[in-house]
Amino acid sequence: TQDDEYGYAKIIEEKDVARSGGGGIVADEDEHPDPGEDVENIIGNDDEGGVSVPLTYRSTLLKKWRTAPVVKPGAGNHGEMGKPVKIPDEMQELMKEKFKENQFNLLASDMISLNRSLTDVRHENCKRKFYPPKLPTTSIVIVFHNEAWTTLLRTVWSVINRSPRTLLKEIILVDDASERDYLGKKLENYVATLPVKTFVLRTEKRSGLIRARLLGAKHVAGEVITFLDAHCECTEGWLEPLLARIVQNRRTVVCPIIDVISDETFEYVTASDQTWGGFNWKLNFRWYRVPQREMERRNNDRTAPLRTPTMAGGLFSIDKKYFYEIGSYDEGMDIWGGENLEMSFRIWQCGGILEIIPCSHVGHVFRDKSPYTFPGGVAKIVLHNAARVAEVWLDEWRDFYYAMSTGARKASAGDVSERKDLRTRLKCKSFRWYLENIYPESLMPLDYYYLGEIRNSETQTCLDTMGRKYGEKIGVSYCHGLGGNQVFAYTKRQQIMSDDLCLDASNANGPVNMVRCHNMGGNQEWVYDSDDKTIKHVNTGNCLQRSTRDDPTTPLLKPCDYSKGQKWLMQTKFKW
Ligand code: LR7
Ligand code: MN
Repeated sequence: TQDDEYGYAKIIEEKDVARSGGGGIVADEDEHPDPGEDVENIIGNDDEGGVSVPLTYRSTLLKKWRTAPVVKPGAGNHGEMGKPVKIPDEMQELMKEKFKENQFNLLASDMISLNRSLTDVRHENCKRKFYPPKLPTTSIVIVFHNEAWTTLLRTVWSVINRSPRTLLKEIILVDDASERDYLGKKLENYVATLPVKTFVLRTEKRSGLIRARLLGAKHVAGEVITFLDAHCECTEGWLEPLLARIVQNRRTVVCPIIDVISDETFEYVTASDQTWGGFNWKLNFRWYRVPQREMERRNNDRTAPLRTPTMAGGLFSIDKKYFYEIGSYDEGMDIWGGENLEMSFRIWQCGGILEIIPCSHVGHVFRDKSPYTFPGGVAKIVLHNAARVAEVWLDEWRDFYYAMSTGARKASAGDVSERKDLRTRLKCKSFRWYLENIYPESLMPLDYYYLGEIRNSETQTCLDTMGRKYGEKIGVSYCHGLGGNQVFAYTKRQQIMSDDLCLDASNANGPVNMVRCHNMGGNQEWVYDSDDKTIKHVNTGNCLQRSTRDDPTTPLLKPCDYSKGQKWLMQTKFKW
């Protein structure tokens, strides 16, 4: 069922090419680390000037699809073909100094041409696809606050150089109250000389990226809105597959594969086509490996659109009318964060489709910290936005979010009545529907018996992750009742889980470790008997037991004897 409301051709023709696999590139796959795995999520200020936000950067360990064609490096050709820039020793000090301005290597960026060349990173089969000759036009909306000149204009030039002119209506730059002179009149004069209509809008006061995007969207003359961050580089053929997909179904919101432009060297590094967007209990966006079932749905065609549970947020195209029909953005969100999950849940729950289009690649400078201020405090803002997402879209699963921290429970969501009305008006489906149908692999379990602390009857201490990581032992400590490291879900799949970690034992005598949940039972299966209060490990038949005096923070796995030290209570509520 394709609703071709543009009246354009709907069939994307394809030359007679083998649709499976993709030849030699498949071999690289298994070595890819899960990009979500080594990413820490921190909220808090940092004394080096940058602000730590929940990180969403991608691992730069990812391999390239194809090796770059050989170019002869000439003097001044820094970074051509997406190559890394090497800063000479005598400039290292200056480089470090300039890094602080934008939290990326500004010196390197300034050495690279605004028109730099990139390799064609697409999968071979993508180059053989044909798109309808008549596609809708798009306006590009780029919001920025204190962006560097070269990254901003390299974004603009990459759009101009790599988009068919007939499809490119205009480029709209939205300045969100920047404080840098060059972004004033100088920028306006510069964009007036560009070969594609480009203009600058300005928010009167700092309004954050969400409201800045709403301002940009209002001025869009094209049929499709394409949002980009202000430090991107579009690659060959990036635009057509996005627009063609919207023609097939205007309720499809499409994202390119977001490649990595190194914040250190500005090297262009291709990201995996096997990751999609998810989120954890803290409502941080995370990349995860695409599950087998989605690969099968796509007939293992790696160039076919990939349905993703969530999007990163910065780079996507959406039919302009549909953008407004579906509720644009939540104007109650400030500065940064949350809007990507809000829009993702809204699209899926309210009848849309969210996809990553693997034939479209756009690079983005991923950085470790935000370079700009968060007026009122980063935690306050990020938690406010997340609370709005939880309140409007998560139904009872919002408890998982609130369980994770006192800060989350204290933050105010403000008035969300308008967004709730929108949800009702659009007759959106429940979060249960989303978990069942769109994201069964979610870290938020579909069915669970209990969410809260797990207390030992004898010692009155509680299971505690102790903030430890994958593969480490589970602990016990004084029950503080504040959630966080002492919150566990006992799921219908008989897992005892905390966010992405599950209690796991591979040996009858312990230890009991926290291992990434695999949802396949095995060593992660536990039976809680609510009558005799035991937690029995299914594979070994042994029971979870209190810690002893020699090691008071480590619970044991021992033959079941129904003593008090093997009784655990799953019945208390958090203090909130
Ligand atoms: O107050 C602000 N006003 C702004 O105009 C704060 C930011 N901005 C601009 C900023 O200059 C930039 O152009 O907004 C854009 C995004 O801000 P970044 O680049 O500091 O954010 P990010 O790349 O870390 O953030 C990702 O998550 C954000 C959540 O609110 C947005 O959705 C970003 O668009 C998003 N970026 C991407 O999806 C690119 C891939 C990163 C990932 C994963
Ligand atoms: Mn960004």
